[in-house]
Amino acid sequence: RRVGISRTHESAALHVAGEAAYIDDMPELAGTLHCALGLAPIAHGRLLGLDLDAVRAMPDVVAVLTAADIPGVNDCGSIIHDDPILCDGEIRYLGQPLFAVLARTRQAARRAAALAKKIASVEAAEPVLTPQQAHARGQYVVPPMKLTRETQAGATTQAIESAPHRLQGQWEVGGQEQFYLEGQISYAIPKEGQAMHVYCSTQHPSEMQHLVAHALGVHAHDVHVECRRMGGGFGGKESQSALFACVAAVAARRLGRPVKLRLDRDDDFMITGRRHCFWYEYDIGFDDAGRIVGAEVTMVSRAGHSADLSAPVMTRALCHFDNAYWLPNVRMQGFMGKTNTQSNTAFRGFGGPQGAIVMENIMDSIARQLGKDPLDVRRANFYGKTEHNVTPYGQVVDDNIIDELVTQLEARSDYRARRAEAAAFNAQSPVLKRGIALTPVKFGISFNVKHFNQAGALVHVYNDGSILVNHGGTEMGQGLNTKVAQVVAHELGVAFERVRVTATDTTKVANTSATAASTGTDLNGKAAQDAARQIRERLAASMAARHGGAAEAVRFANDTVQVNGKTLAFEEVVKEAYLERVQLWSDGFYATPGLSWDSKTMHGRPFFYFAYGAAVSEVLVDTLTGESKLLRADVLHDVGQSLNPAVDIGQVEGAFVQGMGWLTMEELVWHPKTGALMTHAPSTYKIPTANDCPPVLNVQLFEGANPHDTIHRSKAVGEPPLLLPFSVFFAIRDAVAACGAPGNCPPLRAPATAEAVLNAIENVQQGV
Ligand code: MTE
Ligand code: LUZ
Ligand code: MOS
Repeated sequence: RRVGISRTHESAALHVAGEAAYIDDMPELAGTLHCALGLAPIAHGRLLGLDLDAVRAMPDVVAVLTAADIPGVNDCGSIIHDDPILCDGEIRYLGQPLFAVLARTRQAARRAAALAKKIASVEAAEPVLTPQQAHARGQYVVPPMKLTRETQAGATTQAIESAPHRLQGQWEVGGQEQFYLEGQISYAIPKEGQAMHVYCSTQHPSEMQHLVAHALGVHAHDVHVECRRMGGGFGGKESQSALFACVAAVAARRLGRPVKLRLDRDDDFMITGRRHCFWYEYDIGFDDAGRIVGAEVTMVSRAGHSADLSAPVMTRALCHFDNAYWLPNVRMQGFMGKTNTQSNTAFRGFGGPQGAIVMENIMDSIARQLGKDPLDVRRANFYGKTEHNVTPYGQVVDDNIIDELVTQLEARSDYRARRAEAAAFNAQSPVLKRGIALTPVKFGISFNVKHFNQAGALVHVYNDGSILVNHGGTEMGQGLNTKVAQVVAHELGVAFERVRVTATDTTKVANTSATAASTGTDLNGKAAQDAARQIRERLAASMAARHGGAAEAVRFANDTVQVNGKTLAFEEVVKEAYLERVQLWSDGFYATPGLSWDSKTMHGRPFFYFAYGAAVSEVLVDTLTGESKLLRADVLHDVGQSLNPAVDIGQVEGAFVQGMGWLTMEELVWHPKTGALMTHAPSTYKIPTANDCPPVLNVQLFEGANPHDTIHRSKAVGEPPLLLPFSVFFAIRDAVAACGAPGNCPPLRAPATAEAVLNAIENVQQGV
């Protein structure tokens, strides 16, 4: 078996030796120019003019380009074309690229670009910065969404009004910067005729190809986009690598020279968007057991200045409000507020975390209101197996394992005993308070845009027996190439070392989807398996013809081929087949079956299956400073039958710490008057470090295969575990609640920074 075993990441040795090549490590071609962008100094208004002569006069500057220099269309929008590459007159946010400087060195380009503040004459208008402000003005990037499921029209309102208990509230969670270690970068090399070759750090080479073609006014076949690996993407390079690819390509075309555009970290923060912050309003009716009988929720996100992926993000948020719970009557609305800020985009979870966490806040609040253990309230609301199993969007939850999974984790983590211990500790500890929480996860797997759920692959077997694989997915550290190589090695029964996966390349596999929605392995693994299977079948037929026996009886294992009682080395078989003129390479294709989605009614089967998980976290809060510390976390996460447990556990651990950062320390602040992002570097924006990892982090994979026919019955793992550290947030809320009277419901916002925690403690102590 080549699958189901822990293998180190295909590039692990290169990573640790510093030899894995990223785009900025490539030797630069002679004549390469460096690009830097001049950024808008105000958040909203008009660009009246640019004194570019002053920029051109700077040392080593070769050229300065503006929107007028774009030969094709000035747009790099992902789904809706509302995203100018360079400012077209309307200033939309502070940090918007106005012009591009090309210079002999990167330093010179940056110095000249920094003149933007001085040389731009602008007319300022009032910026709209928060989702609430945009909502109040009815200002959205796309029309609002509605998702309703009720036993009969009006049943939700009725159920809420006649329920034994009611909970009404408003709440908010912050955004989050992807903080990939390798910043956005593109290196464009003009080729003969109209052709352009772009090396781009991107999760979506095909979209880069199309947007570059669009900007250059050429065809897709003229543009070649390549990405060997990214130093992290986390959603931030799904659509937003486009602006830099387009600018680099336009400059390369204009000047006839290679152009590299690598962003400084601060510029990356100022130009690109991130996870959407959300503001919510809810009205919930529930019974004495804490079971929800009716739920109404309004979600308002900060979309930023353009649509980007805000619509599918909101769709996923609305489709994850239920999380693991059955809602008999529910009415949801989603508004994507248009603001004068960076355009928000994909970030691990893609709206799912924002949709589900408000439900967890509701569960926690219901429990506090009823004086019950929050786990009991959660369990009372879990989806059933044969009844109470239809989601608000009409998909039947047909693979529900949440109850077994939570039961196992509850026992394994000693949840009940530790809750009692925490309560005893808190009773005698006035300053330090402990808190503990268990939260579940259910996450839908598939792109919520049906046609994205397809993939292609190309497998070459060379006549020395070595194998080269190319597929539509991109490697961003998540181990996709390792898993795909395992799948191909398994299919052909050869050693893992025979298989090499090369850079993602638009000239090899066409019309690929973004490596996103956690579907990289599901889609590309199946496509590569399809290609490898075809080669195996051809080899089997050819060997049976030469050596006798049935083709179906030929076995591929342990780097050998067994045919008609003989055992031949794989290399020998390949050589024989080549001499027999057998095609030793193949393409492969896969499309996820069974999906349907009506975006108007927001009903259908958007997901092939669900991934599940749960976590128990225990924290210690210092009530004098508001600081909190995660003491221990226990995780049980479902990846079906793991293709590579080591890689999967790594993904779970990474997502856990990343999600914890979002909910506890990463805070974005825009200046309320100027709209300048004040938290634009690690000096002002705090992400978790090794020190923030809990001393005890027990991650276990749930045992059980995916009942749906995925690649070797595995499940996607990239995003779902980002929701596990909800348990950290609610453990903090639990500790804060211990500062006040029984039954209090701490008004704790996310992220639960020290400031937010202190604020909430003050409130519960005053009995608010
Ligand atoms: N892991 C690493 N190391 N780096 C990343 O950038 N991105 C995450 C997740 N895990 C990411 C990561 C996101 S947002 C997604 S959608 C998935 O990986 C994408 O890859 P997959 O579909 O192959 O899991
Ligand atoms: N849908 C989704 C999408 O569920 N996840 C994604 O990453 C995505 N990206 C683009 C469009 N729809
Ligand atoms: Mo991940 S947010 O789907 O790139």
